Amino acid sequence: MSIKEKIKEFVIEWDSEGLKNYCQSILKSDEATASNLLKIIGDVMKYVGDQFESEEIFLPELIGSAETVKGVIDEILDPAIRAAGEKKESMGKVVIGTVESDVHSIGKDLVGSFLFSYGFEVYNLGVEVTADQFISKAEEVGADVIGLSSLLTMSMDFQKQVIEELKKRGLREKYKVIVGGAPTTEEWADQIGADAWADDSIEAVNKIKEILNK
Ligand code: B12
Repeated sequence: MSIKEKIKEFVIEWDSEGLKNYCQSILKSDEATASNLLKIIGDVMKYVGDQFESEEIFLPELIGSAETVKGVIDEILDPAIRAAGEKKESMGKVVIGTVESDVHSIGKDLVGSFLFSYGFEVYNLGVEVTADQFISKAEEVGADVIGLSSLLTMSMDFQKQVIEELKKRGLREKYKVIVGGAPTTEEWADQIGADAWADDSIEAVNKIKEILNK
Protein backbone atom coordinates (compact mmCIF):
# COMPACT_ATOMS: atom_id res chain seq x y z
CA MET A 1 0.00 0.00 0.00
CA SER A 2 1.41 3.43 -0.93
CA ILE A 3 1.96 6.15 1.67
CA LYS A 4 -0.98 8.07 0.20
CA GLU A 5 -3.34 5.10 0.41
CA LYS A 6 -2.29 4.42 3.98
CA ILE A 7 -2.79 8.07 4.99
CA LYS A 8 -6.16 8.14 3.23
CA GLU A 9 -7.23 5.12 5.29
CA PHE A 10 -6.28 6.78 8.62
CA VAL A 11 -8.00 10.04 7.61
CA ILE A 12 -11.22 8.34 6.53
CA GLU A 13 -11.30 6.24 9.69
CA TRP A 14 -10.46 9.33 11.85
CA ASP A 15 -7.65 7.31 13.32
CA SER A 16 -5.78 10.24 14.73
CA GLU A 17 -3.30 8.25 16.83
CA GLY A 18 -2.69 5.81 13.98
CA LEU A 19 -1.98 8.68 11.58
CA LYS A 20 0.38 10.38 14.02
CA ASN A 21 2.31 7.17 14.68
CA TYR A 22 2.45 6.35 10.98
CA CYS A 23 3.73 9.80 9.99
CA GLN A 24 6.27 9.70 12.79
CA SER A 25 7.57 6.33 11.58
CA ILE A 26 7.79 7.62 7.98
CA LEU A 27 9.79 10.63 9.13
CA LYS A 28 12.06 8.47 11.27
CA SER A 29 12.85 6.10 8.41
CA ASP A 30 13.37 9.01 5.97
CA GLU A 31 10.83 7.56 3.54
CA ALA A 32 9.38 11.04 3.05
CA THR A 33 9.89 14.54 4.40
CA ALA A 34 7.30 16.47 6.42
CA SER A 35 6.67 18.63 3.32
CA ASN A 36 6.01 15.52 1.22
CA LEU A 37 3.54 14.32 3.84
CA LEU A 38 1.78 17.71 3.86
CA LYS A 39 1.37 17.52 0.09
CA ILE A 40 -0.12 14.03 0.36
CA ILE A 41 -2.45 15.17 3.16
CA GLY A 42 -3.60 18.07 0.94
CA ASP A 43 -4.47 15.63 -1.85
CA VAL A 44 -6.30 13.37 0.59
CA MET A 45 -8.34 16.30 1.95
CA LYS A 46 -9.27 17.29 -1.61
CA TYR A 47 -10.52 13.75 -2.12
CA VAL A 48 -12.50 13.88 1.15
CA GLY A 49 -13.97 17.30 0.20
CA ASP A 50 -15.09 15.95 -3.17
CA GLN A 51 -16.67 12.91 -1.50
CA PHE A 52 -18.65 15.24 0.73
CA GLU A 53 -19.81 17.23 -2.26
CA SER A 54 -20.96 14.15 -4.11
CA GLU A 55 -22.78 13.06 -0.93
CA GLU A 56 -20.75 9.90 -0.53
CA ILE A 57 -19.90 11.05 2.99
CA PHE A 58 -21.69 13.44 5.33
CA LEU A 59 -20.81 16.39 7.52
CA PRO A 60 -19.71 14.56 10.71
CA GLU A 61 -17.37 12.39 8.62
CA LEU A 62 -15.91 15.43 6.89
CA ILE A 63 -15.29 17.22 10.19
CA GLY A 64 -13.82 14.05 11.75
CA SER A 65 -11.34 13.79 8.86
CA ALA A 66 -10.44 17.48 9.11
CA GLU A 67 -9.74 17.14 12.83
CA THR A 68 -7.60 14.03 12.28
CA VAL A 69 -5.53 15.97 9.78
CA LYS A 70 -5.26 19.03 12.00
CA GLY A 71 -3.91 16.85 14.84
CA VAL A 72 -1.07 15.38 12.80
CA ILE A 73 -0.11 18.76 11.31
CA ASP A 74 -0.08 20.53 14.68
CA GLU A 75 1.60 17.79 16.69
CA ILE A 76 3.92 16.00 14.26
CA LEU A 77 4.50 17.75 10.94
CA ASP A 78 4.80 21.43 11.92
CA PRO A 79 7.18 20.56 14.83
CA ALA A 80 9.25 18.33 12.49
CA ILE A 81 9.51 21.17 9.98
CA ARG A 82 10.39 23.60 12.75
CA ALA A 83 13.14 21.30 14.04
CA ALA A 84 14.60 20.73 10.56
CA GLY A 85 14.54 24.41 9.69
CA GLU A 86 15.82 25.86 12.94
CA LYS A 87 18.96 27.22 11.40
CA LYS A 88 17.33 28.34 8.16
CA GLU A 89 17.16 32.01 7.40
CA SER A 90 13.59 33.34 7.24
CA MET A 91 12.20 33.60 3.70
CA GLY A 92 9.82 36.35 4.82
CA LYS A 93 6.79 36.95 6.99
CA VAL A 94 3.32 36.01 5.86
CA VAL A 95 0.09 36.91 7.62
CA ILE A 96 -2.63 34.53 6.45
CA GLY A 97 -6.28 34.04 7.26
CA THR A 98 -9.74 33.33 5.91
CA VAL A 99 -11.67 36.50 5.23
CA GLU A 100 -14.65 37.89 7.09
CA SER A 101 -17.86 35.79 7.09
CA ASP A 102 -16.07 32.62 5.96
CA VAL A 103 -15.27 29.68 8.27
CA HIS A 104 -13.41 27.40 5.84
CA SER A 105 -9.99 26.73 7.31
CA ILE A 106 -8.56 23.50 5.85
CA GLY A 107 -7.05 24.86 2.61
CA LYS A 108 -5.75 28.00 4.27
CA ASP A 109 -4.10 25.96 7.02
CA LEU A 110 -2.43 23.77 4.41
CA VAL A 111 -1.09 26.82 2.60
CA GLY A 112 0.19 28.14 5.95
CA SER A 113 1.90 24.85 6.79
CA PHE A 114 3.49 24.67 3.34
CA LEU A 115 4.82 28.19 3.62
CA PHE A 116 6.15 27.33 7.04
CA SER A 117 7.85 24.23 5.65
CA TYR A 118 9.57 26.38 3.03
CA GLY A 119 11.06 28.68 5.66
CA PHE A 120 8.49 31.48 5.88
CA GLU A 121 7.38 32.86 9.22
CA VAL A 122 3.64 32.35 9.21
CA TYR A 123 1.07 34.19 11.30
CA ASN A 124 -2.19 32.27 10.87
CA LEU A 125 -5.06 34.43 12.06
CA GLY A 126 -7.74 31.75 11.68
CA VAL A 127 -11.12 32.32 10.10
CA GLU A 128 -13.59 35.22 9.74
CA VAL A 129 -10.70 37.67 9.88
CA THR A 130 -11.60 41.32 9.30
CA ALA A 131 -9.63 43.76 7.15
CA ASP A 132 -8.57 45.59 10.29
CA GLN A 133 -7.28 42.38 11.90
CA PHE A 134 -5.23 41.48 8.81
CA ILE A 135 -3.70 44.93 8.60
CA SER A 136 -3.08 45.35 12.34
CA LYS A 137 -1.24 42.01 12.47
CA ALA A 138 0.78 42.83 9.35
CA GLU A 139 1.80 46.14 10.90
CA GLU A 140 2.59 44.52 14.26
CA VAL A 141 4.89 41.81 12.89
CA GLY A 142 6.33 43.71 9.92
CA ALA A 143 4.88 41.28 7.39
CA ASP A 144 5.99 41.03 3.78
CA VAL A 145 2.87 39.33 2.49
CA ILE A 146 -0.81 39.16 3.38
CA GLY A 147 -2.58 35.96 2.25
CA LEU A 148 -6.35 36.02 1.94
CA SER A 149 -8.38 32.83 1.69
CA SER A 150 -11.99 32.67 0.55
CA LEU A 151 -14.02 29.54 -0.13
CA LEU A 152 -17.37 31.23 -0.64
CA THR A 153 -18.43 33.30 -3.62
CA MET A 154 -20.18 35.49 -1.05
CA SER A 155 -16.99 36.14 0.93
CA MET A 156 -14.70 36.94 -2.02
CA ASP A 157 -15.62 40.58 -1.82
CA PHE A 158 -13.92 40.77 1.58
CA GLN A 159 -10.61 40.04 -0.18
CA LYS A 160 -11.21 43.19 -2.18
CA GLN A 161 -12.12 45.04 0.99
CA VAL A 162 -8.74 44.28 2.58
CA ILE A 163 -6.96 45.74 -0.46
CA GLU A 164 -9.21 48.82 -0.41
CA GLU A 165 -8.54 49.28 3.30
CA LEU A 166 -4.77 49.05 2.72
CA LYS A 167 -5.11 51.79 0.09
CA LYS A 168 -7.20 53.97 2.42
CA ARG A 169 -4.50 53.71 5.08
CA GLY A 170 -1.72 54.48 2.59
CA LEU A 171 -0.24 51.01 3.14
CA ARG A 172 -0.92 49.28 -0.17
CA GLU A 173 2.68 49.48 -1.39
CA LYS A 174 4.03 48.20 1.91
CA TYR A 175 2.62 44.66 1.53
CA LYS A 176 2.26 42.10 -1.22
CA VAL A 177 -1.20 40.57 -1.28
CA ILE A 178 -1.91 37.03 -2.48
CA VAL A 179 -5.43 35.64 -2.74
CA GLY A 180 -6.70 32.08 -3.08
CA GLY A 181 -9.52 29.64 -2.41
CA ALA A 182 -11.67 27.54 -4.71
CA PRO A 183 -13.99 30.23 -6.17
CA THR A 184 -11.16 32.70 -6.85
CA THR A 185 -9.29 32.98 -10.14
CA GLU A 186 -6.31 34.77 -11.62
CA GLU A 187 -8.77 37.20 -13.29
CA TRP A 188 -10.36 37.96 -9.94
CA ALA A 189 -6.96 38.63 -8.41
CA ASP A 190 -6.17 41.06 -11.27
CA GLN A 191 -9.56 42.69 -10.98
CA ILE A 192 -9.16 43.53 -7.29
CA GLY A 193 -5.51 44.54 -7.66
CA ALA A 194 -3.90 41.65 -5.75
CA ASP A 195 -0.23 40.92 -6.46
CA ALA A 196 -0.76 37.20 -6.97
CA TRP A 197 -3.17 34.29 -7.00
CA ALA A 198 -2.53 30.60 -6.48
CA ASP A 199 -4.58 27.50 -7.00
CA ASP A 200 -2.94 25.31 -4.36
CA SER A 201 -0.35 25.27 -1.60
CA ILE A 202 2.69 24.54 -3.76
CA GLU A 203 1.78 27.23 -6.24
CA ALA A 204 1.21 29.60 -3.31
CA VAL A 205 4.81 29.05 -2.16
CA ASN A 206 6.13 29.59 -5.69
CA LYS A 207 4.07 32.71 -6.30
CA ILE A 208 5.10 34.22 -2.99
CA LYS A 209 8.76 33.53 -3.71
CA GLU A 210 8.25 35.16 -7.09
CA ILE A 211 6.62 38.34 -5.79
CA LEU A 212 9.32 38.66 -3.13
CA ASN A 213 12.05 38.00 -5.73
CA LYS A 214 13.37 34.98 -3.81
C1 B12 B 1 -14.99 21.36 4.26
C2 B12 B 1 -16.12 22.24 3.77
C3 B12 B 1 -16.87 22.90 4.73
C4 B12 B 1 -16.60 22.76 6.23
C5 B12 B 1 -15.39 23.64 6.63
C6 B12 B 1 -14.59 23.04 7.76
C7 B12 B 1 -13.27 23.74 7.94
N1 B12 B 1 -12.79 23.73 9.17
O1 B12 B 1 -12.66 24.26 6.99
C8 B12 B 1 -17.95 23.28 6.83
C9 B12 B 1 -18.86 22.09 6.98
C10 B12 B 1 -17.88 24.03 8.14
C11 B12 B 1 -18.49 24.12 5.68
C12 B12 B 1 -19.44 25.12 5.84
C13 B12 B 1 -20.04 25.78 4.78
N2 B12 B 1 -19.82 25.59 3.47
CO1 B12 B 1 -18.40 24.49 2.81
N3 B12 B 1 -17.29 23.25 1.97
C14 B12 B 1 -16.37 22.41 2.37
C15 B12 B 1 -15.81 21.57 1.19
C16 B12 B 1 -16.53 20.23 1.16
C17 B12 B 1 -14.31 21.29 1.21
C18 B12 B 1 -13.41 22.53 1.35
C19 B12 B 1 -12.02 22.04 1.66
O2 B12 B 1 -11.61 22.03 2.82
N4 B12 B 1 -11.32 21.55 0.63
C20 B12 B 1 -9.98 20.95 0.77
C21 B12 B 1 -8.90 22.03 0.73
C22 B12 B 1 -7.52 21.35 0.80
O3 B12 B 1 -8.99 22.71 -0.52
P1 B12 B 1 -9.28 24.29 -0.63
O4 B12 B 1 -10.02 24.75 0.54
O5 B12 B 1 -9.83 24.57 -1.98
O6 B12 B 1 -7.82 24.95 -0.52
C23 B12 B 1 -6.84 24.87 -1.54
C24 B12 B 1 -6.91 26.00 -2.58
O7 B12 B 1 -8.19 26.58 -2.71
C25 B12 B 1 -5.86 26.97 -2.15
N5 B12 B 1 -6.14 28.00 -1.15
C26 B12 B 1 -7.03 28.03 -0.14
N6 B12 B 1 -6.90 29.14 0.59
C27 B12 B 1 -5.89 29.85 0.07
C28 B12 B 1 -5.33 31.08 0.45
C29 B12 B 1 -4.29 31.61 -0.28
C30 B12 B 1 -3.69 32.91 0.13
C31 B12 B 1 -3.81 30.91 -1.43
C32 B12 B 1 -2.73 31.49 -2.23
C33 B12 B 1 -4.36 29.68 -1.81
C34 B12 B 1 -5.40 29.15 -1.06
O8 B12 B 1 -4.86 26.11 -1.60
C35 B12 B 1 -5.52 25.10 -0.82
C36 B12 B 1 -4.65 23.89 -0.69
O9 B12 B 1 -4.40 23.27 -1.94
C37 B12 B 1 -16.18 22.49 -0.02
C38 B12 B 1 -16.41 21.75 -1.34
C39 B12 B 1 -15.12 21.37 -2.02
N7 B12 B 1 -15.07 20.16 -2.51
O10 B12 B 1 -14.20 22.19 -2.10
C40 B12 B 1 -17.46 23.15 0.48
C41 B12 B 1 -17.86 24.58 -0.02
C42 B12 B 1 -16.62 25.45 -0.09
N8 B12 B 1 -18.77 25.06 1.01
C43 B12 B 1 -19.74 25.71 0.53
C44 B12 B 1 -20.79 26.28 1.31
C45 B12 B 1 -21.92 26.94 0.54
C46 B12 B 1 -20.76 26.23 2.72
C47 B12 B 1 -21.80 26.82 3.68
C48 B12 B 1 -22.36 28.19 3.30
C49 B12 B 1 -22.90 25.77 3.79
C50 B12 B 1 -24.14 26.19 4.56
N9 B12 B 1 -25.20 26.35 3.80
O11 B12 B 1 -24.07 26.35 5.76
C51 B12 B 1 -21.02 26.87 5.01
C52 B12 B 1 -20.24 28.19 5.14
C53 B12 B 1 -20.30 28.81 6.45
C54 B12 B 1 -19.41 30.02 6.45
N10 B12 B 1 -19.92 31.11 6.95
O12 B12 B 1 -18.27 29.98 6.01
C55 B12 B 1 -19.67 25.82 -1.00
C56 B12 B 1 -19.23 27.20 -1.47
C57 B12 B 1 -19.95 27.60 -2.76
C58 B12 B 1 -19.52 28.94 -3.17
N11 B12 B 1 -18.73 29.02 -4.23
O13 B12 B 1 -19.88 29.92 -2.57
C59 B12 B 1 -18.74 24.65 -1.35
C60 B12 B 1 -17.91 24.84 -2.63
C61 B12 B 1 -19.63 23.37 -1.48
C62 B12 B 1 -20.62 23.50 -2.62
N12 B12 B 1 -20.32 22.97 -3.80
O14 B12 B 1 -21.66 24.07 -2.47
N13 B12 B 1 -17.93 23.77 4.52
